[in-house]
Amino acid sequence: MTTYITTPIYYVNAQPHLGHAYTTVVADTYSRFKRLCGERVRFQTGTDEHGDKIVKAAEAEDVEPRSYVDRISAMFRDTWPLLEVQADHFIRTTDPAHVEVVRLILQKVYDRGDIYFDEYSGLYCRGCERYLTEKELVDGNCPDHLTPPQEIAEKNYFFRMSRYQQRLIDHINANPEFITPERYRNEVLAFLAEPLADLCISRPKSRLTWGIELPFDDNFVTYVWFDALINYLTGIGYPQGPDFDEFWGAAEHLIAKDILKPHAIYWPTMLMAMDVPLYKKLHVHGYWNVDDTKMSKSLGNVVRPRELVEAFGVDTLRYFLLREMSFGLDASFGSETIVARQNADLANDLGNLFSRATAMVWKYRDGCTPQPDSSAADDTLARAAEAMLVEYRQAMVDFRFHQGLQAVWELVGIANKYIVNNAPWVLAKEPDQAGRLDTVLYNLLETLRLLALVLRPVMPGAAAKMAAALGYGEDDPAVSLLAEGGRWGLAAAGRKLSAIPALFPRLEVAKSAASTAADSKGGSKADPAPAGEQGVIEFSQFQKVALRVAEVVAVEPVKNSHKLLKITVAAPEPRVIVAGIAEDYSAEELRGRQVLIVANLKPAKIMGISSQGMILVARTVVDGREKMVLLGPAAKVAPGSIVS
Ligand code: ME8
Repeated sequence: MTTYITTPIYYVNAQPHLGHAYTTVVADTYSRFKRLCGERVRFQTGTDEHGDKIVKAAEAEDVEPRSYVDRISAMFRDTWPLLEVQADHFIRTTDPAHVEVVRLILQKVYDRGDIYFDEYSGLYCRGCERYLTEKELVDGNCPDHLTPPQEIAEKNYFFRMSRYQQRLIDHINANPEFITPERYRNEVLAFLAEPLADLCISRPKSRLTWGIELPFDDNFVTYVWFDALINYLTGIGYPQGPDFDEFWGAAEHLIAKDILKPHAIYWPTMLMAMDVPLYKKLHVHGYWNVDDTKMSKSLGNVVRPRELVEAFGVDTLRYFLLREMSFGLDASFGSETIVARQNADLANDLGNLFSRATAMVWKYRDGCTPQPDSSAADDTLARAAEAMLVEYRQAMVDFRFHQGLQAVWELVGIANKYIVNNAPWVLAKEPDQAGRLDTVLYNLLETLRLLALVLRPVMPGAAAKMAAALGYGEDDPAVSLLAEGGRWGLAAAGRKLSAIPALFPRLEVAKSAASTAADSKGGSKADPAPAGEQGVIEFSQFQKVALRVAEVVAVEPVKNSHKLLKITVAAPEPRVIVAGIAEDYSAEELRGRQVLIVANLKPAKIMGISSQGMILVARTVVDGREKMVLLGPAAKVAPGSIVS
C-alpha cells in the first residue's frame, strides 16, 4: 500500500503562521500514521512563488523577486523541522524542473484544443489574482480583501474548463470520498450546479513578468494557479518516473476551505484535459482564528509557529492542534486553551498514568515487566484498548483526528480508574495477591505500550520517550501498528523498564508568548508614542493582558488595614482580589456591582491573603485628595466577559 499526501504550497508573500503549521502538522501526522501501518509514504510540501502578490511583497521590501522568494521560502523550509515535520520533498515553483513540466503541460493542453485566445473584460481583484463575478461581490467589494475590484479588458488565453463540467459532476457523485468532509463536497456540487465559465490562464507581460512564460506565446506568463496546482505532479517526477508511477494513484491533497475551488474544480478539470487520472482524495479543513478573531497582519494577531514551540514545546503544540480542531470546522486558538490542554490532558491524565504505573513496576517488581497470572486474569484494559485501536485507526484514516484522540483519552481515563479500583498498593501488602498484582501491572504496561504507539504520529518525541521508558527500542515490532504490534498482549515478561522521563510539566496560565505583531512591517518599527504617553507597546503585548468583567459577590474588611478590602468576584468562576479601595467604597456599594479586572496577573500575597488579579479604577483628585472611581461596563454583561 502507498500514500501520497500533500499540503498546499504556501505563498511566499507572508511568513509561516499557525494556519500553515496546522495543515503541515496534519499532513505529517497522517504520513507518520501510514508509515507506522507499514505503508510506503510520500509527503510533499513547498512554496508557491510566482504571481502578482509575490511581486508586490518583494517591491514592498525593495528587493528583486528572486532574492525575496529565496528568503521566504527558506523560512518555510526551516520552520518545519521545529515542528518535527519530516517531508520527503519540498517543492518550489521556481525550481527549473517544475517550470519545464508546466510548459510541457500547457503545450499538451493547447495542442488538444483546450486552450484558446480571447478578449475578456471583467472585474479583477489583485489580492485574489483572479476575476470576480458580480455575484461574488459584497457591497461592490471583494469579499476577502474588502477592496473594489478593477475593471480590466484584455486579451488572454483561456482553458476550456466548461468542457469538463459534467464529467466532474459525475465523478464527484460516483465517489463520495473524493471531497471530504461532506459539507465541502456539497459546496462544490452546489457551485457546479451553475454553468462553469472557462478559466483565464494567462497574464500579459505588460502587467506581470514574474511567472512561467507560455510555451506558445512569449508575450504572456501563466496564471499562478495553473502553475501552482501542477506542483503535485512535478514533485513526483511527472510525466514519467518510478515515483510518479508508484504514488500518483494514491494522491491525497490536504487544504483549508479558502482554496477549495482551485482544488476541487480547476485541478480535476486540468487533469482531465491532460489525460492524467484524478487524485484520490481532497481533505478540507476549517480556519484557525485567534481568540475568536480572524488572524490578520493588520490586527497584529498573527501567531508564529516558532514562538508556540518555544512557549509550549512541540509535542504539546502538535497534540493541541489535532485535538482542538474538529477537522472541517473552524477553531479558535488561545494560549489559555493550550495551557489547559497541557495541564489536564497531558500532565494530569496521561503523564500521571504513565508515572504512577511505571513507578509501581519499579517499586514492586524492580522495573521488570511481570508475567500475568492467568488464574487472576481480567480483560478490562484489553477490551478497552482493542476498542480504542479500532476507533483510532478508522478516525486517522478518515481525518477525524480529534475523535481519534478522544478515543485514546478514553482509554487513559479507564486505565487511571483501573489503578484506583485495583489499588496495587493494597495488593502489594498481601502475599497471596502476588499473581493478581502481576496481572494488574502487566495490563497497565501493555496499555502504556499501546498508548505510546498510537501517540507516535501525533507526538513523536514524547511517544518515543514513553516507548524507551517501557524498554522498547526505535525499531521494535512492538512499536509498529503492523499486525502483531497493534494488538493487545505483545509486552513480554521480563522486559526491563528504563528511567522514567518527565513527560509533560504543568504550565502556568500566564505563559503566553503566542502572538506577535513583528510580522507587519510597521509593527517592528515602533511608531512614536501618542502624545502624553511614555513608550508604546506592541498590540501583542497588550493582548497578553486578560481583561474581564467581574461581578462582586462578597466583601470583607482586611484585618489591620484601613484601605484594603477582600473582595470575592465572579468572573465567572469565583476568585478573591485584595483591593485598596476601602476609603472610597463601602461593602454595600460594592456588592452586585460589575467591575473590570486584570484576570491573569500573577497571584500575590497581600496581608496574608492570596490576591488573584487586580480591579481597575480611574484615579482622580477631589478636594485635594486622590479618589478612586471604579470602572465597569456601561450595561450589565455576563460575568467573565472579555474586555478588549
Ligand atoms: O493559497 N487556518 O497559499 P497560502 C487554517 N499558494 N489554515 C490556514 C489558515 C488559517 N487561518 N491560513 C492559511 C495558497 N492556512 C496557495 C496554494 S496550492 C497548489 C497553492 C493554510 O499561503 C491552509 O492550508 O495562502 C490554506 O489552505 C493555506 O494555508 C493557504 O496558504
